[in-house]
Amino acid sequence: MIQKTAFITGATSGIGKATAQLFAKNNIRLILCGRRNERLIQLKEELSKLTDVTTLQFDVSKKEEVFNAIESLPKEFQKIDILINNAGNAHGLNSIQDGNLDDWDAMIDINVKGLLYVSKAILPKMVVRNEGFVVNIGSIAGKEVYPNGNVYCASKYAVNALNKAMRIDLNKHNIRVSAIHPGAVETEFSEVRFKGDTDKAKNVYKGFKALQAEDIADIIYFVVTRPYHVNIEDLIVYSTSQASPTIFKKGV
Ligand code: NDP
Ligand code: 8X3
Repeated sequence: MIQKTAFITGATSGIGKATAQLFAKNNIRLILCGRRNERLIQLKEELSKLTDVTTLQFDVSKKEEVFNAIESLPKEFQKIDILINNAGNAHGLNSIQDGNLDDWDAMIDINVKGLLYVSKAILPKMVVRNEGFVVNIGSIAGKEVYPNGNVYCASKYAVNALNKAMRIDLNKHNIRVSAIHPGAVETEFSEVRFKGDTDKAKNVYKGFKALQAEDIADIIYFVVTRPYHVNIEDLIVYSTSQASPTIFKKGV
């Protein structure tokens, strides 16, 4: 079988990292991206035992960095078969009148514009080849608005819209486009949302079995390994204990 190459944003942690590890075990070549270079180096060292790996350190919200990094890819990594648009985070959880402007900028710049910049740098070559696969990591926050989720929800509603837009515009180019929308996944997500307050972050996942990054990686791998004529367009994934963004079965 011809080896595929996957480009994963946000590969230094959580869902992106677990996806990279699972792809490597399944012989998918990897372009691993993130801002924290020491983590990229460490992951490359680990996964190079299983597959070909290269890394790109850039901030998805900085358009020049995005285009320069992707243009700098070594020749053997320039044919990208699978793009996993995963980089993103929530910043803050305040009611709208108390929102922090820097948090708002970060969420719009990273979750929305970052996803667009990376896609713009990669899609034209998929179009020329008339093949390719994009998996956008949305969120249940992009399906339902919850209290204090405001701008994070808006950014993920945008991801949901862009997923549909990509699917429509790229349809004539034979490119598959999928979105996966997880509920609570126990990663560094809440640490970032609560700006390093680990007690507050841990509390989010207390009293129930949250989804793990590996659960979402499994689903991503399933989605990208269907026969080419099959496209799973949109998937919502909750842990058994979660029924909506705000309804959880906690305790025994
Ligand atoms: P993590 O915080 O564990 O991982 C986030 C990843 O995004 C890191 O690798 C981080 O890398 C990268 N990232 C963040 N900002 C930037 C940036 N400006 N430029 C480049 N990379 C960036 O969280 P998750 O794994 O949980 O999150 C992955 C995706 O899943 C996100 O889009 C998130 O919104 C979504 N999601 C998460 C859920 C959850 O409950 N955890 C539920 C639903 C969706 P680095 O810091 O090295 O740049
Ligand atoms: C992450 C899940 O519910 O914290 O997107 O928004 S939630």
